[in-house]
Amino acid sequence: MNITQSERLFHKACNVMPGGVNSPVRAFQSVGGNPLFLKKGYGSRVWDVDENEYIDYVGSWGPLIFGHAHSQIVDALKRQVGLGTSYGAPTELEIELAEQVVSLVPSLEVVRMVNSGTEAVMSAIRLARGVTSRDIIVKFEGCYHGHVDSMLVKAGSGLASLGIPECPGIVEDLAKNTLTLPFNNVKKLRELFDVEGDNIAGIIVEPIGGNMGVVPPKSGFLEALREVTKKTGSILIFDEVMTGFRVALGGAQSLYNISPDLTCLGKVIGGGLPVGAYGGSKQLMDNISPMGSIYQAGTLSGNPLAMTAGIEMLKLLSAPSVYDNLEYKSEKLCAGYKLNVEKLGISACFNRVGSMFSMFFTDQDVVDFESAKSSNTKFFQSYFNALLEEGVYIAPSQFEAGFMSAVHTNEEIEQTIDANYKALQKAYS
Ligand code: KE4
Repeated sequence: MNITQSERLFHKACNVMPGGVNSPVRAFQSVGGNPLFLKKGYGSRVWDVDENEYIDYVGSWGPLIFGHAHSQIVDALKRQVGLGTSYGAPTELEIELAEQVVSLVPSLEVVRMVNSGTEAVMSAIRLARGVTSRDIIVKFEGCYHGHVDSMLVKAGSGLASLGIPECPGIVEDLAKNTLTLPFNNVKKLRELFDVEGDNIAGIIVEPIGGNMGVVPPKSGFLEALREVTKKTGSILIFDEVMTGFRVALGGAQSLYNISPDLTCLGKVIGGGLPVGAYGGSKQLMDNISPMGSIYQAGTLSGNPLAMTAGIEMLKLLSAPSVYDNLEYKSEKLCAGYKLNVEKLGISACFNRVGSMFSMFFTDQDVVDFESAKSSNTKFFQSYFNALLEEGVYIAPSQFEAGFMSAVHTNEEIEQTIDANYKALQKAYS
């Protein structure tokens, strides 16, 4: 039987890379089969190495809010690449992007560029521990903050009990300093802070959950985080790697009007190139080397190519009505999906904030990781593969977010709604 080019390449890749991929979720393990090897993206579409074309709602896991190979970004990169890709020295481009970020994200006065969301989170956690001289960090079930050792920790048995390593290689002595709470649960938050508040260096949270599928904060949840951290002198860290510039120009913090002490950014800020960032008040950030004693560094941090892509991306996003347009298209898509599941009698829960959305195959409201896990992941697998056959490419996991871009057309959204109906019907048959 003929094998596809993707299959051929996957076998080759498995000889030289762990699982044949450079990031686990790309391996399609939650949906079976072999991953598609892509070779081109343009606008809202991607092409695999077998010349199959797909309407893309992964958008490289969020960065490509203006689609693939946008001419304004590509042209700027072409100009810059001829001047060199990295100097390891300060450039005006870094100032330009930093000034854009600081002017757009309400709580930021000073920002440090790094190369990934993971690096941003790792640095923010070190800063929170350093300035408070406390060890405990609080996170929430279902939230993902990159592969930082302190974040690859799962909840211990009791509420305030020690964190347990999520995988081998995480030192128990480190894991015990990460406490995990249920997302959206103010009661358990307050119980923990009543007991441990004065020992807690900080809370890190995705202000809108995006890594258990999309789970918005319940009214009062983010406010409670802000209240208990202010009261105990803990640092509130918003991990806006996914929500930053995605749900609003000022991120989730501008949408919910909460001012965190530190913000982590990534994805969109790099316009598709490797950029992460973390920032906060000048007073807090001046603790970071070389200004302060808390060390953090990076060879390619703020490199000219990545800065160029980020600068152009934020210029594109700053144009009028970009977010209204994203809201309209995302609402149109999800409304179409809802009609389809109703017509077919399929139970589904829809969560959406702006242009990030999820359809959970469950009859429950999804408000945290427990309720997200009630989803029928076997059905999702069938749906995912049937949708691929209809020419629509979504994240290969029920517990990821879907992303609309500014360049998806109304016709493509209609096409996607039709494909969704056919894929649901096939998975249900
Ligand atoms: P990176 O190190 O992958 O740039 O960022 C880590 C990270 C931090 N915080 C949040 C809220 C994130 O969503 C991420 C990364 N998100 C995943 C998708 N769920 C990236 C895809 C992947 O791991 O390959």
